[in-house]
Amino acid sequence: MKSGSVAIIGRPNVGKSTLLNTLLQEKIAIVSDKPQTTRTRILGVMHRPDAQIALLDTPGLHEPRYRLNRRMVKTALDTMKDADLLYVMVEATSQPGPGDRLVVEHVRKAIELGGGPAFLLINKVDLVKKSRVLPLIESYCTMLDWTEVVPISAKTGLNLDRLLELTVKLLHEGEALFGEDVVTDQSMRTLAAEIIREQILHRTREELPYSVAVEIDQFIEEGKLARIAASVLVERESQKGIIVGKHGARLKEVATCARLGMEKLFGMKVFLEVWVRVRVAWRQNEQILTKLGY
Ligand SMILES: Nc1nc2c(ncn2[C@@H]2O[C@H](COP(=O)(O)OP(=O)(O)OP(=O)(O)O)[C@@H](O)[C@H]2O)c(=O)[nH]1
Ligand SMILES: [Mg+2]
Repeated sequence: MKSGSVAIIGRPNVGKSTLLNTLLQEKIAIVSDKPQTTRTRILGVMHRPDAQIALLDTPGLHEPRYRLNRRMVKTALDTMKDADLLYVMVEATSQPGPGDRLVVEHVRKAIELGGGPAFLLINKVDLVKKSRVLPLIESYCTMLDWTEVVPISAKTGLNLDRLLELTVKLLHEGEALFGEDVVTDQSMRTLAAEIIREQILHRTREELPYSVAVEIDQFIEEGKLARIAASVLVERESQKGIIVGKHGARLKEVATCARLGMEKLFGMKVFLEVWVRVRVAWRQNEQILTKLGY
């Protein structure tokens, strides 16, 4: 049996978490159209008859401005170092920009230091004409000697069979690293917090999505019922107002959708309470960042 780890890296918003979820056929990582959605490393284990693949979703690589972002970038770079193979993801919808070049430079450094081989994944090909993909491939191939280049759609699943075939071929024979029933390393608490954050990301814009974190204050399982209390942290009073909404409407909607998501994922009834709290400059506060698991 083949086994190994694959780090999924790239700039924010290229579709890394979508790929993780599609490959696992399970919603493990939250997804949004806002950059910097993923803040931690997320493990998803694929169990195949011929191989066990540990997929590692990572925060998007970018130039960090806050302590939170520095931690995110460090997490992605550390994950790269340990992986047997890198999936370096870019988008078919745009020409290589400064963000993509930054990613390629990180990959180059990782390979120089003995890091694993790198596949270039050109994602979102469902959005462009076929004729636009070839020049992109040529452009990225002048930057680095990729082991494989695979155009994919993480959303529709296009070409993922081919990607997995190439991946299994490259992994080494070895012992299974995880038990058959292990799918992820995300605890129910973490999943619950992320489901709430995802609902907020879908309903906010500009600076707000970056200024939100969710902390689980209470998680009690009573048979087939989970009693969950969560705090949404924001940085300013005005942000609190936006999340709560007129007569509490937005917060209510967030809580209802999050509860339904949790009930589906956990297969149990959920009683959810959500509060919004102001924590000035939490993104710069090492203690809070550690407590949040970032
Ligand atoms: N059309 C299309 N959209 C996609 C595809 N893959 C991802 N998306 C969309 O792109 C956006 C970003 O997807 P994510 O999976 O959150 O991207 P990410 O790389 O994990 O982003 P960060 O966590 O912020 O680094 C979402 O709106 C997805 O629905 C794809 O193959 N096709
Ligand atoms: Mg992500």
